[in-house]
Order: sequence, then C-alpha cells, then structure tokens
Amino acid sequence: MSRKKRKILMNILLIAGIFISTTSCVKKTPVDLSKETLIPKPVSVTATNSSFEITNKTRIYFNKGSDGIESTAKYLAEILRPSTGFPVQVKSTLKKPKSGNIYLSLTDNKNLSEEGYELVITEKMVQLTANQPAGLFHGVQTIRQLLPDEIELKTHAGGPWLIGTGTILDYPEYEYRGAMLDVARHFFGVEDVKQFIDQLALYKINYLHLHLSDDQGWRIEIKSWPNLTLHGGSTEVGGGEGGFYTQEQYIDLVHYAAERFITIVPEIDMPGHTNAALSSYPELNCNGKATKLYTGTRVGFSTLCTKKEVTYTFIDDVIGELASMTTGPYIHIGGDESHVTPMKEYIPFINRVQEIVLKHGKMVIGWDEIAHSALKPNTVVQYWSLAKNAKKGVGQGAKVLMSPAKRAYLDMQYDSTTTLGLHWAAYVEVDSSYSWDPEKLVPGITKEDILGVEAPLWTETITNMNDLEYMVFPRLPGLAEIGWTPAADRSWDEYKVRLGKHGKRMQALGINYYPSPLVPWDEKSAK
Ligand code: TNX
Repeated sequence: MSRKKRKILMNILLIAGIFISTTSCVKKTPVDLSKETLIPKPVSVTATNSSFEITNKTRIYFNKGSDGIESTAKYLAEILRPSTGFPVQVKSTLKKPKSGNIYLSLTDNKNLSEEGYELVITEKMVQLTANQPAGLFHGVQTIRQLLPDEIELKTHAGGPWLIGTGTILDYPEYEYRGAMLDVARHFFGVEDVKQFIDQLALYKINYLHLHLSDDQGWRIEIKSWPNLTLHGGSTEVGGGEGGFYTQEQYIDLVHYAAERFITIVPEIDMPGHTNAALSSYPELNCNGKATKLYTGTRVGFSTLCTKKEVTYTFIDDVIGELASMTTGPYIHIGGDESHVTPMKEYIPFINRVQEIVLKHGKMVIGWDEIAHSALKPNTVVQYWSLAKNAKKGVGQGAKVLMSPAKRAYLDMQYDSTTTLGLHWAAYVEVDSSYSWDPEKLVPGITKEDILGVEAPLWTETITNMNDLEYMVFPRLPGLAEIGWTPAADRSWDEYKVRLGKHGKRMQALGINYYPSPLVPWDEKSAK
C-alpha cells in the first residue's frame, strides 16, 4: 500500500471511529415509562421507550419571573444532590434551556386543573409544566418516583439516574386529599410533624389536619388563655410530659407545609373532648370547678358549659388567634362524641361556633355529628361514623369529606395480631383501606357532594415516629391514590403489584412500613 493510500485508509478509520464512538455515546438505554411504579397512578402515560439521564452537568432551570417556582426547583435539587453526588445547580431562565437539563415552567393548559401537570421527557430534556406552582410541585414528586429508588438515599449511590421518555398528563380527582394527625393524645414535636409533612408530599397529599386539642392535652399556645398549654398541655395519654407548639413554632409549621403545597387545617374539638381546657380554666365548667387532668383513653365524658357566655368569649379568642395563624381556608371545630352535651344544647352551640369561625374569615369543617345543627353555607361535614349524618349534611347543601373509620382510619389494627392501634371500627388490612370508592360508599352521596378524602391517625396507642410510620404505611399511599386517581383506573390486583415494587423506595426513605402479607413485595423490599 502506498503511503498516500495508507493515509487515506487511516483517515477513514479515524472518522469511522469518531462516528461510532459519538453515536454509541448518544445511544440511550431504553426505559419503558408506562411500566414505572408511580403512586398515585397518573391519569395518562405515553411511553416512547428511551431515556433521559441525570448527569453531573444537569441543572434545574425554572422560568424567570413566575412566583412560587424557585422553591420547588430547589426542593427537587435538594432531593437529587445527596444520592447522585452531583452539584444540580438551580438557575432561572427566560428561554428553554439546552440539552441535558430539567426545566420547570408555568403554562396555560386547559387539559390541566389547578393542581395538574404535564411532564414531557425526551432524551434531551425533562420538561415539566403546570398552570400553578402546586402542579409543578406534584410533577416533581412524579420525577422523583420515576428515578431509581436509591435517589431517596441521603448518601451517595451509584446510578445511572435514568428516566424513561414519554409524556405524563396528570391531575387530581378530588380537590382535598388529606391526612390527620392527633397530636393531643400523644404529642408530636415540630421536627416529627415536618417529617410527616415530607412523607405526605411524596403522595401528592395537599391537606394536613392537626387535631390540636382533646381531653388529654391542649397543644397550641393561645396568648389570651395561657393556662391552656401551661397546665392543659402538660401531660398526655399514659401520663407522659405532653407538650405544645408555641405560636412561633406553629407558624413555622404552616410555612413549612405551604412550601410543600400542603395546607394545615387546625382543629379545636368542642364542645366535647375538652377536658384539658376544662382542667385549665374552672369558669368553662357549669359548676365552676376545674376538672383533673386526664391521661386515659375514654371518650365522650367532657363538655364545655354551653349555657355560659364566657364559653363563647373563650371560643372567640381561641378561634381568633388560630385564624390569624392560619393561611388556609378552614378551621375544624370537632363536634364529635359530645355524649354529655344534651342535643338541645349541642345544636345552638354548633350554630354559634360556626358564626364565630365565619366572623374570623374561615370556613368550618366538623365531624359528621355537626349535621344535626343548621349548617352555614360552605360548612364541610367530615364523615367518619354515621352515613345518616353525612346525608343530613348533604341535604343541607354541605360538601362531605370522606374519612370512613372502617376504611380510612390509620389507627385501626391491620389484623388481630397487630400490637398497635384499636379495632372498634374494623381491622383494616391494606386491601380494605384501598378498595373503596368515595362516590359509591354512601347511597345518595354522589361525586358532586364530595370535597375529598382524609386519612386520620388517632394516637391513643402511638407514641413515636417509628410506630406512626408503621400505622400510616403502606395504607396512606393507597388512600392518596383514592383521592388522586380516577376510580375507573383503580384496582387492588394491579395496585398491590405496584405497592410491592414501592417497598424498596419506602426502605430507601427509611420508612418503617407494615410488610402486609397481602402485598407481593419485591424480594428486596420484603422486610
Ligand atoms: C373516635 S373519630 C374518635 C376519636 C378517637 C378515635 C379512635 C372521632 C371523630 N372521634 O376521639 O381517637 O375514635 O379511633
């Protein structure tokens, strides 16, 4: 071969080599987006069978000038950094960024409701759009769940960090998707509640109802009635030291939740479930004598004195201070199990308390018994026990929040062998907590009558986060799906497989879940 020919051949080989190496570099690993484990299940997924890879160059861009996006972009970056070990810079931009990045922007898309989002994933970009910042936040939860489970670790993990390509269009079925935490029976401090809020966010839950007062404890500082927390907050079920939130701490919690697009609904339970208040202020009792602090678990023995004017001054002060710390639209007034309040006193009491809440600019939620009274416009009835109460509420034009104890109560034992929890309503295994439809539960209560669903955790038997997680997981993800995913797309047989795969993610998150025998846990997620 002549020198010239050899040179040409060498050049051809070199060019071919460059070509092969660049194209093989571009060749992406196929990932089937439609087979990914997502809870709650999205409304629609279209897969295009390739992948986007998060690398050490990937940045998160957000549209400059739109309020409420930057915090969500930073939130995503904070999840991605520890496990990937990448810098994941967050930048604002006026135009679409170049290849390799994640891009969050607001849009005007008629196919999406206020909380919906669209995720378009190509080999070059992850583009998330929504009409409102809340939608972007929910879309970020989907991005998280599309990445390998190890993304949730707080320590460096291997990758590769691939996301399947395609399009997800997603929005919630119900506007209220909530959880409730009873911090009265056993107190949970600010850090615990923040951890709980983080867990709720992953499942696109948007309300956290805090049960702030009960017979055993008063947990929110009220400056005009300081003994409520000084005395009334000093114990809990079993006689522990209890605790309470200062107003500053409570406001911090409200903001922490709001950054995660979760609205806190504060509850002051009345006229029953009030022993902690009755023990703190003698004048709230009809006989003028303070009761003793109570650390047992009986219900239905206490009542505010509904005939005394001071009771309404007290409520006005409490609701006033609470409303001023509440950014959301609702205040919950309890109203359940007032067994020692005669009905002829209970009804005018609830009527008057609704007026007080409205005067302070908030809407009322109450447990289903409040439907005995004359409901104000916009008052919401939370169905937990009696269908006839819920129907009575609907008959008055009220919306219903669905928390049927037999299905939605997170404090019910899974089965007779569960050591935590109660079983007065039922044993609630994971299949039973998932397999129900809010609009079919009570004949006569239709979709239009329903505000949403809420899963309450009462804490008579729950004293720490480990136990809390055991009762909440894995039932809560299923209840979140009931609130988000259309009923026609939900079936236990399909869901249980998804949940089985989700076990590893809960492990990566450090969640102490109940490994139900009804769920086909992936080998690695069986505990
Ligand atoms: C009933 S549910 C209650 C609570 C208890 C719960 C225990 C409701 C409105 N009242 O006071 O903690 O049962 O499961």
